[in-house]
Amino acid sequence: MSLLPILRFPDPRLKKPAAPVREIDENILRLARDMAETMYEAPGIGLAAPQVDVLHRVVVIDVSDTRDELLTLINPEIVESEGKQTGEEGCLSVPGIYDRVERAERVVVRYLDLERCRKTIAADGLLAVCLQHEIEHLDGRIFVEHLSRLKQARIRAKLAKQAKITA
Ligand code: K2U
Ligand code: ZN
Repeated sequence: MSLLPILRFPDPRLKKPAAPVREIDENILRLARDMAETMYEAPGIGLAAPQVDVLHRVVVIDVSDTRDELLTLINPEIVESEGKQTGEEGCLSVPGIYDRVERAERVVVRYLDLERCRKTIAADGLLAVCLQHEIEHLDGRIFVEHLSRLKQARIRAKLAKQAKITA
């Protein structure tokens, strides 16, 4: 298994939409394993393939406190959503930035698991937030796009300054 480099906002590659997985072959299985290892090491509770510069619709999530309930979703799609919730979010591609985002309270997501079985999950709370956050990544969107233009400009400036310091 390998740790994968995570792209950082405002890298333009994060804005590219990912393509559906046509065949769950060894490459996809390896990608999912490496994404999970990368997520746990970050640490994060979710990771989408575009964040590691791979334009396939693959997401890994683990919102458990014990960090041993890995969900791997191939071609996930939200088929139902209801209610509203607002909570603070962060993103492994936007390090050090946290802000409040409004999401659906409950979602129903259809996806394929690694055994190529069609699955449906109904989620609320943090899992619902994470599913929406990760599926947005698959569509080339990042949570900062929910914020004002002014906040996005300030985030770009802050991350550009950080990049200069660490260069
Ligand atoms: O996509 C990502 O960058 C992973 C996010 C997922 C996430 C963001 C906001 C709310 C829920 C999930 C990272 O896991 S952000 C880091 C983090 C770590 C622990 C708890 C919450 C957020
Ligand atoms: Zn993210």
